[in-house]
This record gives sequence, C-alpha cells and structure tokens, in this order.
Amino acid sequence: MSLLQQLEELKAEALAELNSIDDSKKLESWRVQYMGKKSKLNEVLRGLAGLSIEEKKTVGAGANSLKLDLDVALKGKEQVLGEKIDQPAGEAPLDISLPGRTPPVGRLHPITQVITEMSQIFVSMGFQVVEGPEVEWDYYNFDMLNIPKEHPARDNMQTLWVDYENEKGERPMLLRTHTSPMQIRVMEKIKPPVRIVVPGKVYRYEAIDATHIPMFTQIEGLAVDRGITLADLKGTLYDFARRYFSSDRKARFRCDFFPFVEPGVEMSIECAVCKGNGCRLCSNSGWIEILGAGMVHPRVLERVGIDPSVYSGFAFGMGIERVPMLRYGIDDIRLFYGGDLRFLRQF
Ligand code: FA5
Repeated sequence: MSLLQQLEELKAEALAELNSIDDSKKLESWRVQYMGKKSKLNEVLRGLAGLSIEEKKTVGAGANSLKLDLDVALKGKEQVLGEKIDQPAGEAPLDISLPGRTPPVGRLHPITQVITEMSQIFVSMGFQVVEGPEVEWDYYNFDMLNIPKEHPARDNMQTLWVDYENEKGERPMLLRTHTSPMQIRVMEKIKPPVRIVVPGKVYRYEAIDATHIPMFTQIEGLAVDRGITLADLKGTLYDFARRYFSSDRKARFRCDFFPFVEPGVEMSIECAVCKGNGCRLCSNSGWIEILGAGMVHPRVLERVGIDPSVYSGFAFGMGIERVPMLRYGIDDIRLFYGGDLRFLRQF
C-alpha cells in the first residue's frame, strides 16, 4: 500500500474513532494516538526517508493536510464536549451552555423622565419645545425682563456671576437664575403667534433645604397672540395639573409679584406628604408653590418690538423637581441629586 493510501486510511480510521468519543479523557488519548509524538501519523511520516524528492513532496503535502484536518476535527469535538483539553489544571470547566451575565443597563434620570412627560403634555396643547443657554447675559436674565441693576427683585435670585470682564469693566455674564431670559430670546426671533416651553437647568446661590437646592430645573412657558387673557393662563395650568397629578388634586392661584408680568400670580399644589394638613416639607402651610406666572408685561413686549395694544401673552416658570415630589410624596428635593441608586432605580 502506498504511503498516500496509508494516509487516507488513517484519516478515515481517526475520524470514525473521534465520532464515537463522548468524554474528554478519551479525547485526550485519541489526540495522543493520532497526533502525539509516537502517533500513527508520525509513523507513516518516518517512511518518507526512502522516497524520491517528487514523492516526498506529494506525500508530505498529504500528511500536512491530514494533520490540519485532524486538528480541526479535534477542536470541533472539544467544543461539542463543552470543555477544552488545554484548560489550566484546577479551573472549573467552561460550560458554554450556561446563560450569559446580563450587563447592567442604565436608565434616564427621574428629572429627565419628568421633563419628557411634561413636554409631551404641553406639546399636545400646541406648545413647541426649545432650549437655551445656561450661561447667560445680565441683559437677558434681568435687564430685558424689567429688572434693572438696582431693582430689589435681583436680591430674590442670588446670582452666580461668571468671572469675565468686558471692555467697559463690567461683569455681565452669569449662570441663568431662571428660564425666563428665553422669553426674550424667543420673542426677538419669532413674532406672534408664539407658544413655547423651555425646560432646562438654572442656578442660584441659595441655602439648601428640603425644597431648595442651588442647581435645579425649570420649565418656562410663553404664549403670545391676539386676545390672550389670564383665563388662558389658568386654563393651561389647571389642565396641566389635572393631567400630571389627577383631577382630585387641589391647585391654588394667588397674587404674586414678578417685574416682567402684570398681573403676577403663583400656583401651589396641595402638599402630597401631609395631604394639606401641614408638615415640615410645606412649612405647615399644606401647600407647595410650584410656579410663578402672569401676563407678559407690556414693557417687555415693547422692548422686543411687539405692539402691546395688539398682542398680549402669558408666561409661567415652573420648578420641575417639586412636581414629581408632589406626585410621589418625595419629602426631600436633595434625593434627586444624591446619587443614591436605591432612590433613582425606583423611576
Ligand atoms: C421665577 O423663577 C420666575 N422666572 C417665574 C416666572 C416665569 C414668573 C414667568 C412669571 C412669568 P421663582 O423664583 O418663584 O420665579 O421660581 C419659580 C419656581 O422655581 C418656584 O415656584 C419653585 O417651584 C422653583 N424654585 C425656586 N427656587 C428653587 C430652589 N432653590 N430649588 C428648587 N426649586 C426652586
């Protein structure tokens, strides 16, 4: 029998035997028998010495391809048996049939979720969502909103100023204290009808307590058109409250003062923790203020080139964190930013 024929037979025999193997011990002895130093394959190769150069080439190539075939078949069998022969001693065998480890999946921060939900409610009423800069000019944050330099209303919004000086030696840049500057930026660009909401972060240098933090989120609303009245403002905000909280939740309007609206109001929602009876969170009043609002001041409209004898508008600025606090009965605003996953994972 020629050496090539011997290789063919060896291959058939090795593969048939491999087929019937069902454990790793047998597989190892199969490897030693057919692929080890004293294997049958090496025995055949020893016969190469007596051959001509031409024969050596063909038989050598056949032997190499047989080696390769046996190696591939061995690897396949290892996988089927679910364990590797060359696994380091002492390690548990790899069981490829076990389910994989689930990678931890992140989620949106509760405030981001609330912004999305609120925006959807206002979009369904015809408002567009826009965003604006958190680093703002004094001009937009105060001056254009009827709050000139010495106005006491500036004291209510303890301001974080940016360390930047212009050529006149002024420091006119700040971290916006509310989202209201976006009223001006929008009305400078878009003429009525205007209906926008602006969610975003705002900053105040304030003492921290259960309902106050120095970086919080607001959503501004602005509607300007012919014939807009305070009734439209109340209708919009009551509808929002009904849809976000439910219709049995009490909401209250009271007069308030903001230099950029006339008249000005504030809206409060019945405290969720004490159900209106009074507690630490609501300072025993039974109510938590969620927003300031009012009819856009005629002087503000004039400054952006909108004729107040033709157009009128309403605006509101709602503190976003306080809204989910009132829905879920969360008794401390700091929980949103404490990074405690036991709290955050509930949303
Ligand atoms: C304003 O910021 C006005 N720009 C609102 C406004 C807009 C009035 C348009 C008229 C027309 P105020 O400072 O009251 O108003 O803040 C609005 C809301 O932000 C508050 O009702 C409250 O819900 C929330 N808020 C205020 N300060 C904080 C704070 N430190 N931490 C958390 N929420 C706050």
